[in-house]
Amino acid sequence: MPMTNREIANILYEMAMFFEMESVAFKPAAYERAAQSIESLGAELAGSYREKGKDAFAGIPGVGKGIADHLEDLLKKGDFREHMMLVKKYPVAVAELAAVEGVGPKMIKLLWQKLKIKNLAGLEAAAKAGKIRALPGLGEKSEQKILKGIEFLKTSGGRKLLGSILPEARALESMIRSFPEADEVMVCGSLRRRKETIGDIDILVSSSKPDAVSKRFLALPLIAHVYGHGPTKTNVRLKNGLDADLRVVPKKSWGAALNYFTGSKEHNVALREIAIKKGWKLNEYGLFSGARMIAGKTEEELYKKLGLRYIEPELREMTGEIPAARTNKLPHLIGYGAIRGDLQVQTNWTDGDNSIEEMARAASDAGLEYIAITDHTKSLAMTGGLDEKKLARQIQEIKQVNAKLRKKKINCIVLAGAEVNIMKDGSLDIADEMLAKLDVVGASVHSHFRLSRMEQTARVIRAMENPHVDIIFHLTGRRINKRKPIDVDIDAVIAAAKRTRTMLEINASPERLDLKDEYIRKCVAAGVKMTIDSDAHAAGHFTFLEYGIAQARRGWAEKKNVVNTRPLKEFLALSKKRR
Ligand code: DGT
Ligand code: CA
Ligand code: CA
Ligand code: ZN
Repeated sequence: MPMTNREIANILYEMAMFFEMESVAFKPAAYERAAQSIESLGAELAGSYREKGKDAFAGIPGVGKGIADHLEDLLKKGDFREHMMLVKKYPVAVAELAAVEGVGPKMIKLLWQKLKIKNLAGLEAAAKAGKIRALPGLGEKSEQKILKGIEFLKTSGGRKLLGSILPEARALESMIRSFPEADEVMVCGSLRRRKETIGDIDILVSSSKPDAVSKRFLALPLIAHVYGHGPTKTNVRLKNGLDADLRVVPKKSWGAALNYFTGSKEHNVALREIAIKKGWKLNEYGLFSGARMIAGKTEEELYKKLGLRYIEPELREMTGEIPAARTNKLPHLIGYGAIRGDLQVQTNWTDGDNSIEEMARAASDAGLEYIAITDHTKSLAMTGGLDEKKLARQIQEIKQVNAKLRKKKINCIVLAGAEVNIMKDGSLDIADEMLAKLDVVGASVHSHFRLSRMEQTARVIRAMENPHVDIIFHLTGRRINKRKPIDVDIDAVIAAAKRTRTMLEINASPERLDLKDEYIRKCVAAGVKMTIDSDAHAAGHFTFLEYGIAQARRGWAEKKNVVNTRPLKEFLALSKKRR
């Protein structure tokens, strides 16, 4: 069975960690870059390799001759020599351990060599027994931090990021769609509601031959383990470590089943109560008056019969959608194709993979009309952040790139911007005179994550008061399952955004999704403008925008709340210095 892009990327990430454990220079970054490129590829590498052989690897950013050889071995034999040797040397669950905040490759090596720690359970036991503090360079504080990190991982409950699961669920969906006995096929559950993290994949199929569908499903090569199966219900574990539930229903129940398995559970319960009040019964087979089915072939029909407007899946969380549907007050949600520009894009001037021109071409291919180049600034030294001089040079290059794109009739305009660092006291690390020359200024917190709520709030508000700051990028700095958000008084920040006319970003990067849905809804209510940005660090990352839009929809946002749904001219008219 050929490996999936996900599996290949995981091995390359593991190699990057191994090389860091071995203190090899450059290779960690190289392998990480290759892994990132492969996980954001549109097509499965196994398929293109079958067609084109090694040519399939040409042009994948970060894949040179050495890694290309490894890719071939992975696809042909499932592994490669260098990887096997390192696995033998470090028989350790590297990714599992590295998921703990504060645990990096060097520490993993130390933990293995000194304490023979192989996995999370081993780490937790050692930390609880006070063995970590005895290691060279570590102390009681690091031990406490590790325990906290493990606790944090546990409370996230092994839920996976929407952005890592949705592509796989879609692949699964299209495999099932190809079964001759499958009629309609849809991914339901939290995935259809586009929740930011996913517990398991729920797939619904309508068919008059449920047995045949279940049988074909069980024969799919990506299934690792079968928990149980009957004619209409199948529960499995996939090879990627995720559980999937398959349900097969008759065509006439499609809408009712779709509604039931989309959830949320709380939303379902409320619908059922409405049915009961009307003297009816609602379940996954339909809406019934006595024994007679009165609705359930489509979801639309079901909501209508219950006296409600159709409720989009992203809203089905029991946060007021039902009364709004009854009184025709549901928002007209921003559409998945509504974004025209992307205001946070990194390039190889700092920690991105691609040049300004490459990013512009990729953006144009993704249907975007404009992008702002927002490389990190100087106080973020590890990314090679730009100082005033380099920013000035970048403005010149952007002019040249725009001229070239125009000549080649590529319709994507590149704006000059920056992701300026907010310092501990709320000042910025780039001089105002320079900021004045940029088209778009985003400011963000990348350090001092643990200030008190009062200090953190004052810090962010001070940055918003700078007349050049148009947008606050990824306000809370959280990384889902990895890093907690900074502690800010969200209502105070939103009020200040309104007063200073600063926009707040919905960062679409799968592990950020920052603002979260609840905060987006507060912005909508307060009339604070938002942007949805990919935070792209590679040409393939514009696909992230979809997750940002999903998050915006979960936050009840309409097109008018999101500024980069507008054509460039209108957007620019909203930037602070032009008003
Ligand atoms: P997850 O998997 O934790 O991300 O969240 P969901 O929402 O996908 O939950 P899951 O997989 O347990 O169930 C899928 C849907 O099936 C859920 O959204 C609603 C429906 N469902 C499951 N159990 C119940 C239940 O006990 N009562 C009702 N009314 N609906 C249920
Ligand atoms: Ca689920
Ligand atoms: Ca489920
Ligand atoms: Zn950032």
